[in-house]
Amino acid sequence: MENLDALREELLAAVGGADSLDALEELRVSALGRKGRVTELMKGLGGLDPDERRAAGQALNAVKTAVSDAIEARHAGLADAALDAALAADRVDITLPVRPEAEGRLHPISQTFDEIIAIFGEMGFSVAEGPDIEDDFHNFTALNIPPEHPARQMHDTFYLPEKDDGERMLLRTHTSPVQIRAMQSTEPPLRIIVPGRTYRCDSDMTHTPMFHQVEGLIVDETSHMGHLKGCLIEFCRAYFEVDDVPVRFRPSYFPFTEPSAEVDIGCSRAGGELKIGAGDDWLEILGCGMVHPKVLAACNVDPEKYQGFAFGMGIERIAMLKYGIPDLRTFFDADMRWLRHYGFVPLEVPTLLRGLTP
Ligand code: 2NM
Repeated sequence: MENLDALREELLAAVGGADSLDALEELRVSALGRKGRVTELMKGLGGLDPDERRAAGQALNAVKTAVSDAIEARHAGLADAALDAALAADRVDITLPVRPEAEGRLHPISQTFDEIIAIFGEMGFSVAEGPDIEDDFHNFTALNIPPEHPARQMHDTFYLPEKDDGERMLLRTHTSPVQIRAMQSTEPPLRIIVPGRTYRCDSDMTHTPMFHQVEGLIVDETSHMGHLKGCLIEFCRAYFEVDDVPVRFRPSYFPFTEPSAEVDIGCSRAGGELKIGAGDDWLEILGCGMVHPKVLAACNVDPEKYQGFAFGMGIERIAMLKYGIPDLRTFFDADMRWLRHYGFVPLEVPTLLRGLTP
């Protein structure tokens, strides 16, 4: 039998000297693998007489265990070192500025949604969403829009082909069906805003068949017209970033609110340039009102117990006013030069704390 002490010292030294996981594995195979040196010696035990075999077997097993333990320990050390090296090599300094070649821009519609959500979010509204394809009940009937109402006519509403049961689904003409669904599914108090796409069969200089809206809804036991006014005046000041922007409520009509109003903000058009704020002119920017008792009842909300207000605005319009975009149709051209000019840097997220816009 070979000198086992010498073999053990040689193998342990080799383990200590293995400087990579690959080298260590190679060493393990050459010592303990199927044809490794220790394994071959084990096979040789069969030719010894029983006493010799027991002693040599024990000694050989001790060598095997020592080498195997040493390999395991070395393996752990090398793996730790490899991980440390990989982490060090992959380290990223997250305080570095964004690389100058990052050129993507947020569309003004997305930016405007984000700004409006930030403002109403601060007031305690949460965001609700719903399907673009709606049924007649949620888009019209529940909103107190009777079958003869002009908004229901074929030329305003996109209808889908009739289903087997005769029902015709439609593309929502406003985001209000989402408020209907919220009232149906949630016990008041309710405080939501609903950003989303809306569709009307209308296309000219100032209308596109798909456009965007944000609507809002509060339902509780006490909210009244005064709260509605305070909420929307606050919104106008925050959105247009003009502290003293004049705001005016004009009586109006919607089937789903009573009373109803339209909201104008002050502006001047001196010298052909539109300026929001003081001036002797007015711009219409949103519609609003106290939710009609029939609308509450249609959603199984008790109008004797609950009341609330709602409002709605067109996003393209208020984006054009704030950002001086002269032509509605350009929103939908997907023109990269336009987006580079009117778009927003994605990392500059609108918040009320640091100002909505860069
Ligand atoms: C507007 C104007 C006034 C409105 C009403 C409702 C609902 F579902 F609560 F009845 N949602 N949105 C509303 C009210 C929308 O947009 C110009």
